Amino acid sequence: MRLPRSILSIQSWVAYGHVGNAAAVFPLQRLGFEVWAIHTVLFSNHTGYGTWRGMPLPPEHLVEMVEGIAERGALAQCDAVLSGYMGSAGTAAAILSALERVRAQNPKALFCCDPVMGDVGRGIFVRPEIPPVLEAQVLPQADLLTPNQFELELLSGQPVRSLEEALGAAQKLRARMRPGGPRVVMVTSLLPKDLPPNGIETLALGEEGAYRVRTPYIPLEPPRNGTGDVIAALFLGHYLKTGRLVLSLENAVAATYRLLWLTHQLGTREIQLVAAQEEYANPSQRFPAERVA
Ligand code: PXL
Repeated sequence: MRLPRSILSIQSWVAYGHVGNAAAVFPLQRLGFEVWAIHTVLFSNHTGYGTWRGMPLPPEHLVEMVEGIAERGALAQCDAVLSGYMGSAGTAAAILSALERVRAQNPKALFCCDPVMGDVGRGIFVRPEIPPVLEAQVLPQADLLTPNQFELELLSGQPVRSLEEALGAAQKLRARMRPGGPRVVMVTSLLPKDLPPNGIETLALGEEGAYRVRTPYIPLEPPRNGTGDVIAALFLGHYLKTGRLVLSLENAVAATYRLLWLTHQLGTREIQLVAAQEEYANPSQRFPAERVA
């Protein structure tokens, strides 16, 4: 039996509910990965409730956690680094330094960046220093990038009103990702105005071409925090397992759809991350990808 692969995931932690590492770690473990979770904040709950308790951890803490893992001689076994919401420019710098240390030990390690900045309807919800740092420093290191429609517009600097515009903007981003890497982009939560509103699109592109998957739109109000963290983690996990863009897209989309379906059925404010566990490896419903370019 082959040793499990390992993913270094640097994200928020919440005690109650599921965002950040509290959303990404379990699905990845359920897919068979070892997850080395470094927490950027320790909060009682996600910020969608309006109030929370706890604290951000200083960037030096992140650096120290990586140092400790390096002292175990483990960084050469790290297959990927996963990042999400960044509280400050200091967090971004610490993530980039962790990535540099991992790549020095394993040049094949992939970096999956979820460029969390905001959402359609909500606007930007990160500190103003974050978008320029993501664009100038993080994007050029990324192998996998998972923006939503809003983040795609922000990073590409162009409006995304149609599937075609989404494709053009995502292709533009590909060109700015790490040279020599697979340069894979998955765009989530696409609601292009040129398509009927009863469905939601996910688009993925890489060397293999561009593909879209359409699933029914599940009317969850407010949109459930942590959903983007889960789909990014699943996409990375399936990509590491298979190396195949289309399969990774289909698996990540199907599992996330089932997770939201279950959440809607049970009517909870938090995503049903644990109850949906069977869906991560073997989704009970599938949606075929269609080639678009
Ligand atoms: O899902 C991104 C995220 C990350 N970290 C914290 C959050 C959220 C979303 O609500 O509150 C602390």
